Amino acid sequence: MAAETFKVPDLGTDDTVEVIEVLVKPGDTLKLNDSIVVLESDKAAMEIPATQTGVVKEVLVKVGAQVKTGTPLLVIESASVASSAATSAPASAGAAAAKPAAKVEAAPVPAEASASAPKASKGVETIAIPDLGGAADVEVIDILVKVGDTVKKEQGLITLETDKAAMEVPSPKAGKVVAIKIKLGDKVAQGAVILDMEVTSAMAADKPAAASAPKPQSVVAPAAAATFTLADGGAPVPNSGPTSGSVTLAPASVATAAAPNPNAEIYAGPAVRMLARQLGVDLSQVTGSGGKGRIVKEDVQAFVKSRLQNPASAPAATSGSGAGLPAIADIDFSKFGPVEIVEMSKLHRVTALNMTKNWLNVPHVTQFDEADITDLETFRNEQKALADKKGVKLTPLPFIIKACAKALAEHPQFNVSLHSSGAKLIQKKYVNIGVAVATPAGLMVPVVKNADQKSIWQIAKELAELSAKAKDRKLAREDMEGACFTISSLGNIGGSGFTPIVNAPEVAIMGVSKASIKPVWKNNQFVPRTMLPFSLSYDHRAVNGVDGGMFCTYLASLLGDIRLMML
Ligand code: CAO
Repeated sequence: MAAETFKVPDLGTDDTVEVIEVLVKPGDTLKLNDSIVVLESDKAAMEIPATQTGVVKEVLVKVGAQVKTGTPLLVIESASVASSAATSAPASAGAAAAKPAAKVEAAPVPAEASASAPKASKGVETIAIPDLGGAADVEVIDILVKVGDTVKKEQGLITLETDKAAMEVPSPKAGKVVAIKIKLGDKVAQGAVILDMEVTSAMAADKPAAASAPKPQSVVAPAAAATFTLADGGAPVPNSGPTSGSVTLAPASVATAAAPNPNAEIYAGPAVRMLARQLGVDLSQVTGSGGKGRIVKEDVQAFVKSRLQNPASAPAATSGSGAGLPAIADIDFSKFGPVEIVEMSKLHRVTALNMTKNWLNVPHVTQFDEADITDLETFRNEQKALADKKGVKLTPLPFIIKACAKALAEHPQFNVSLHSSGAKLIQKKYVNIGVAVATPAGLMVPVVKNADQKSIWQIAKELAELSAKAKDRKLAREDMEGACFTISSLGNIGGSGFTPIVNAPEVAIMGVSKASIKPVWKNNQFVPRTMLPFSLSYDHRAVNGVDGGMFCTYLASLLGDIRLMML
């Protein structure tokens, strides 16, 4: 047995990175691929796996240490040397990193990619998933760009996630995105086409030889930001050097990227994510104590401890159970007839989790009312010709959005969020209205910003654009942020009332049902009026019943006489 120094493998950069977790201690027996430390740059976090077996004699770094390629990490009494890459890394791998041409190459096009890849037109290149070290069925959890975006070289295009790591795939080129060929939730492997890019000429000119001779369906693999690839099972493994011939991925990025992704705010390394999964902890509920709010293992452990000590206050850890509630048992339905197991989309799972959280956390009250929209409908129908001319579909919904914006301005107690301390309210001075949009993939809630300041035409136009984007899964994170209040409309479907679930941290939501002509007692006789049934669910911690009633009455009066909206 010989003592050997285990060093930081090639990071593909000369920059220093921070040690954010040390996962071993003296005396530990290391197996191949055991994680040793977690390193973090300003772009990503990555685990460094053991490339040899042995017993840890000494740990040479502490949390917070700044390290770079070649920095000694451990002294190991080595049992067997599985790879000399790590111990000899600096010279050979450093040379690899210094060769940018080796980082970009034409990736082989698998049959399915060839079939689906459109013929690249002049100046348009197809960007594909690079070598994932053999990993297949890796899930796309985030799409970070949209058609029309101008992308810089190395800018993240998508985020992939395996059981062990999340990673951004950086762009190998600068250019403009002309088509996205991938969807959230897709399971991908090397060669799958991500997007088509109109590469800026400067970048096109410096294409390396291997990539610059595109065959009809040539694919450009993203450049390596560091020489880590995904091994089977997804653990980042240092490359053995320039001879590997594989294009490598950016290091595992914690999901900090912008997009409609529930994990977007979660800042945690793969080891922490794995621990959370093992313990059934929803990381979105854990407060990070590390730098920049990063969640460390101790935070997960403290979270579990606090939940065990205070089970009554524990929110659901999953969409199906938690909060001290008895779980609903899985049943073998195949005993009763044929069944099929269908994977829920990520969006569906997120929606389910949010619904559970909101249902369990918010003490709901739902008030029902009706608005007489006879005059509104007459007016709306009179505008049809103008609407057609403007190319805008004028449904009752833009009027309802405008009325809600006015009602929120007049009843500011509905335009608040509760602070987690339970002792403060956050009063909002802006009026943004979210609208639930059903899409084949699940429910999305784009937001009409500053609806109080917009005309009904503007709102109608924006609503059409947002709902089209939602249905095409093109909504950006900004399109779904910042709602003060939500409207869920089933008006085109039917029903006479329902109890929508408050979209916390908002405190109220309106449910719109289908308008119909009803006999209404007016001036000592029944007259036919178009009545719109609606409901208002509110958080009874923030809003009392009287206010709920007054809000509904006010809303009904605005919809009954839209001139009031101008006052
Ligand atoms: N009463 C009667 N008719 C109504 C109505 C109402 N409350 N609301 C809409 N309609 C009519 C419209 O006028 C339109 O009829 P015409 O084509 O004859 O003009 C028709 O229903 C279809 O409207 P629409 O659905 O295209 O447009 P919208 O502005 O009402 O709604 C949007 C837009 C994006 C909200 C909708 O397309 C959608 O996705 N609805 C589903 C909402 C949903 O899933 N809610 C979640 C419920 S549970 O959380």
